[in-house]
Amino acid sequence: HLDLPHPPGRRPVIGDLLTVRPPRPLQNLLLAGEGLGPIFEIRLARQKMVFVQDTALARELCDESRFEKKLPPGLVALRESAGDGLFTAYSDEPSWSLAHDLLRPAFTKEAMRRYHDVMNAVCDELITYWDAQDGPVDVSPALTKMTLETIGRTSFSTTFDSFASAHEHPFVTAMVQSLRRGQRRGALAALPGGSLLLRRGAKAFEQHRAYVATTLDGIVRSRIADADSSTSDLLGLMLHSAHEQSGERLDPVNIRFQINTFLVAGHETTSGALSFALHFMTRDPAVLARAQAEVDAVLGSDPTAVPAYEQVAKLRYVRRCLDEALRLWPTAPAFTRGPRTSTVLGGRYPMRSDDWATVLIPAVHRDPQVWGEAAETYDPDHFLPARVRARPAHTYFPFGVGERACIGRQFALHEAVFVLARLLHRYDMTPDPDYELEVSERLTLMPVAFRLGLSRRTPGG
Ligand code: MNH
Repeated sequence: HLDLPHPPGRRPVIGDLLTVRPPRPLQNLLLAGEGLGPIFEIRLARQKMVFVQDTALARELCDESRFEKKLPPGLVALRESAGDGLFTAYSDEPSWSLAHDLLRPAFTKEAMRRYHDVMNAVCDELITYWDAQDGPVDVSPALTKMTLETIGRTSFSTTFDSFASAHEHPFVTAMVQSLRRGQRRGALAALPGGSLLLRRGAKAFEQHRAYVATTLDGIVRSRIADADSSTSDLLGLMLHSAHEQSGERLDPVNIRFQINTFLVAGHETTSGALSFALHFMTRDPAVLARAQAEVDAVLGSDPTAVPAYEQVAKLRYVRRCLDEALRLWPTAPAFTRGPRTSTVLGGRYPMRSDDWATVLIPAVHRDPQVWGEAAETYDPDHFLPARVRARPAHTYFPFGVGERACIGRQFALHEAVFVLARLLHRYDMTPDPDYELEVSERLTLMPVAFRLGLSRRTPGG
């Protein structure tokens, strides 16, 4: 057993809690890890956590013959609300492979083609919402409305009427608070006096939990009541499909966990990615001009033109702008792996089968060994095809790796590139020159108070 480096300032009993304090644990962790080398640990009371932050060790953890997804305490805690839904299922849980196989057809190319018009209609609502606003718009909350509507309508034929109110939909608040409660419970359980702190807020949690349960039941009930509803969208597959070989189906409890999982995983990450992309693009006039020139070349000068399904794949530069935003700020910033059987990581660090290490994606994405001098600079040309080919595998993984990688990757990319194109075609965008990027950590990473001035643009002009 090797002692791993840890940040300075470790205290008795609480360990490194002050180092990774809320509300920005991930960003504090990234700062604390600087200079600690490829692998380090922190301790929260008796809980030890190991983090990997360089490319070589991360690449090893991506080797699926030796390692598999493990759930760190923060993800185990989410199981209170997300159960054995795809994201929080244990790797050896039979419900994972069943759901993975049954739900895959909802994420094929053909499926994206079916969602395209819905994505367009939701984007229309975003544009109407923004057109009606005076002065700069607060970008992230509006994009979050849009992505919630998109996942709700494409996958569950459910609308949250998100644009009817300026506020976050109460379902989102309730869902996020329920999930966070689980995480808080996990964190506080390890601390002296923790259970006392937890008793506070128990009543509010119960209300949130009940609200979420009622909403999920409503989604399932209205689908079952609708005789000619879709059997091929995500909810249709959950309710009606059986496994080709085994004939097995998802059970009703698992279906509720899956709906919860997809509603969460399917929206905040994408709106964060779009927000970071718009932040970086609008700060660099040359990047913005190139992206708008590409959109104009594909869509022409008709201001009402919108990208057709096939045209989205042609927006190569816009896609690189998005890829680069997800390099600097991967909105789901970590994944955890542990060995299938005892092994030695990096030829130096022994790991037993119940050990695990969390890959800090933003740190690996900025590894100067791979990205050089410009590692911290936003430059979409990092994703020029020749440069991508020249880079080793597993140096860029905003959607995770292997069989537990993001099932919604194509969904997110299609939606994000499509929406970016429509917004770039329609608006001249003016950032606040004094804005300094501030990143919040809720379930995912998101810019805070990022505002843009928007005015109608003459495409191709
Ligand atoms: Mn998504 C898993 C990032 C959009 C549904 N997602 C993951 C993982 C990452 C990730 C990283 C792997 C985590 C791990 O190994 O523990 N996801 C993203 C990002 C975006 C995103 C950065 C947008 C940008 N995800 C989406 C969308 C959906 C979705 C959209 C659904 C429509 N993601 C999932 C699900 C999983 C997942 C479900 C769990 C998959 C599994 O374990 O089988």
